[in-house]
Amino acid sequence: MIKIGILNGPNLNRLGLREPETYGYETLNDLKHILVDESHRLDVEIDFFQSNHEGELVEKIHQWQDEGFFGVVSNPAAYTHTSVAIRDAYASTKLKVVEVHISNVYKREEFRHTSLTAPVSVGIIAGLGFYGYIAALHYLVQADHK
Ligand code: CA2
Repeated sequence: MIKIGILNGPNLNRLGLREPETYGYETLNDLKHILVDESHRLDVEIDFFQSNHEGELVEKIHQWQDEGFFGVVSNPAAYTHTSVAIRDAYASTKLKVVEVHISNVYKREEFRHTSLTAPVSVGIIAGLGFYGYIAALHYLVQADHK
């Protein structure tokens, strides 16, 4: 069975508690349940991980590579726009990365328009809410069969 990591960066543990106009009313735990259900339908193993710490995100990426994961649905949150370390971590692996943003970052502040991690990703989905994670998971499962 293929293994896919789901990576969520800083403050995403606060989903549903504030800024519902940008991020919706659902919580990170709701997202986890949605993706676990979908993983059963798709017959794929997922590892759901959230951290507010850059180094922990880097170490999880290394761990997924070492454990033979195929790919990552990756929302590095604010680290998208700042983290050379997360970009280098992905570049040091063979993981297929699909970057997901809940909000449409291109409708927002200019500093959200730059992603340091996009160049090490296969593709990017932004603005589709939690559906973006489901679409990314589907993409990675079919990509494994190619
Ligand atoms: O749209 C996305 O998914 C983002 O990656 C979310 C990040 C933001 O820095 C990126 O530019 C776009 C922020 C996540 C913060 O989550 C919150 C959740 C509840 C209340 C406040 C922030």
